[in-house]
Amino acid sequence: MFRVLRGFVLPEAACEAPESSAMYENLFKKLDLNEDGRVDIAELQAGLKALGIPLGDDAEKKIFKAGDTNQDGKLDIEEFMNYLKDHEKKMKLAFKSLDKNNDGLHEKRNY
Ligand SMILES: [Ca+2]
Ligand SMILES: [Ca+2]
Repeated sequence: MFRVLRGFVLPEAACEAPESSAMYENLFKKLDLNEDGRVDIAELQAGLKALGIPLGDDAEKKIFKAGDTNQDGKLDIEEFMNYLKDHEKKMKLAFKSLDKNNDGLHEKRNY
């Protein structure tokens, strides 16, 4: 499913950073609750909360202000990915803290 979506949306960008793009597409799909291909602010609020991403109270508004480049009140996947790429470091840190199975975060066990 990702292959279809990736080819449809941003083939060139996807080639540059396949891992990030797949992750963002996956996140976008999770946020797009009514599956209309766009994430509105209510979906973003609900989605970030459900994912437990620790952002401030006004984070959704800030994301929209910065990310909604055509100002139609919704983020399409292109806007969404552009935003995330601009804020990649910060977002990756948030995702990493969520990823309990991430091998990079494994702790030494003392038996
Ligand atoms: Ca939607
Ligand atoms: Ca938009």
